[in-house]
Amino acid sequence: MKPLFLSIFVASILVLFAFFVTHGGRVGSNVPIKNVSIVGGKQIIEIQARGGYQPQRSIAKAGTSTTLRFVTSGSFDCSSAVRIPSLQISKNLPSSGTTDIDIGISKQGVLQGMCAMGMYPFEIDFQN
Ligand SMILES: [Cu+2]
Repeated sequence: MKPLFLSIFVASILVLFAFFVTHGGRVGSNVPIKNVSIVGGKQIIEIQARGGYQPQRSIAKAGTSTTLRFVTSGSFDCSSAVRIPSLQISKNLPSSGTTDIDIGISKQGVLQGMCAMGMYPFEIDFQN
């Protein structure tokens, strides 16, 4: 292998690696993620919290007993402090783990949430 080709190859790998590290592996974040499931009549909405919330917008069912499941994994930024003002929810998540927040029967409309400082938003659109 020619040295120039080799160094370009190594540089590309490093750039890709840096991209994955800085984006937390969230490549292709515009692709809708299936994060809503119904287990035993209960709706579970799973949201990853790390450097923001993923997916940032979820579509779920209104009128259903609902649990928000926040998943953290090495989350040391302020997305580990979740707020949902309209439900008076304010919760500190562990840096790694799963935290379920029961919100009762979901009301139709868009539920807005954010980190403690308000810089990372997320929303859940509850539809009939
Ligand atoms: Cu914040």
